[in-house]
Amino acid sequence: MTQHISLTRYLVEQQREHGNIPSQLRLLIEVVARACKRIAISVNKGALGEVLGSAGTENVQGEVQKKLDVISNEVLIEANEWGGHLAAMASEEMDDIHVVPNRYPQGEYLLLFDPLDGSSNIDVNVSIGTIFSVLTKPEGQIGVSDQDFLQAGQRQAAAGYCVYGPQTTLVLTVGSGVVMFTLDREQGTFVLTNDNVQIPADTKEFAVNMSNQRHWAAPVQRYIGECLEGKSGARGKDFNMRWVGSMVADVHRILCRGGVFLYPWDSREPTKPGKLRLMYEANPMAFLVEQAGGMATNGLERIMDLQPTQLHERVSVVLGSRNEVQVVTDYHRNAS
Ligand code: P6P
Repeated sequence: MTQHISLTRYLVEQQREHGNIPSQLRLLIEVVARACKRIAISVNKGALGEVLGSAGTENVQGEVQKKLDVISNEVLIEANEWGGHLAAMASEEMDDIHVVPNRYPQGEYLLLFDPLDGSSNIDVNVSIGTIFSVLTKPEGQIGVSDQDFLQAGQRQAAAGYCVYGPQTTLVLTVGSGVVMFTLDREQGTFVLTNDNVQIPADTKEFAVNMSNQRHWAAPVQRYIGECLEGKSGARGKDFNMRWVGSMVADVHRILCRGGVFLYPWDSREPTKPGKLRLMYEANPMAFLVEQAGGMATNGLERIMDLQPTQLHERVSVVLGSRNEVQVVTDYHRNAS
């Protein structure tokens, strides 16, 4: 059991030993962690806090916003705009970027987030989470614009999520592996509970929404079909399936015990490359998965190599145990 090390102590010691967490980045991570604690309090209240149900508005994706989507977004904006560590923020719940107001100093970082991923699970008490990605504002820039956010995932300075489940767990990478902190509610602090997250290279567990099967492209049909054939089929082993419907929960399980997660392109909306968003879902999760020894592609290419063209663009996602992701990617390459 890792000795009780707080998030702050971990960040200070990482900076002392590796010099990879400058003070502005440490402040950013601590502020986001505090915001996640506030979100967890609202999430945990549920019906008692009158925070369930629809907000009666739509987001840029055209999706009905839940009250907790809006609350979580406001918590993250308010927590981060005064500290002097950020130039601007972008969110799944906002059409445009939020530039730090002139009354506050601007910093060098750009923060992107899905404030509450898995919204469809909020009202039925299933795990949901906050996903965040940190980029550095291009140097020599006066002001900040959408274009400054359009950086490939490999340029992330940090990424993480907080899953609001049986435990409230913060999972983080700054490019030197993946660590997990569990919220000690009595002290109100995140305590280090896994200091070296590693995804097993092989797995017998896949995560996909099977109801979309008839809409998938041939390589995904082949891959999942072979998983379902089990021991007597081409793969020679039986597979298990899990699908929570919250990316944070499915990815957390994969970081903890391995697995492969797929949200591929499908013919329901053929002009869209996928459902999940590149900048604040796929990229941060890809960074975490790769840092934990896994792999993340869009079926053909490494997700963190993709050059974004729009803030809210979508992408196909295949991520998790690297040997299994490689099988899916090989099937796509063979098909193309
Ligand atoms: P479906 C949640 O809305 C989300 O963006 C991800 O968290 C999750 O993996 C996916 O959509 C679930 O999509 O089509 O299965 O409801």
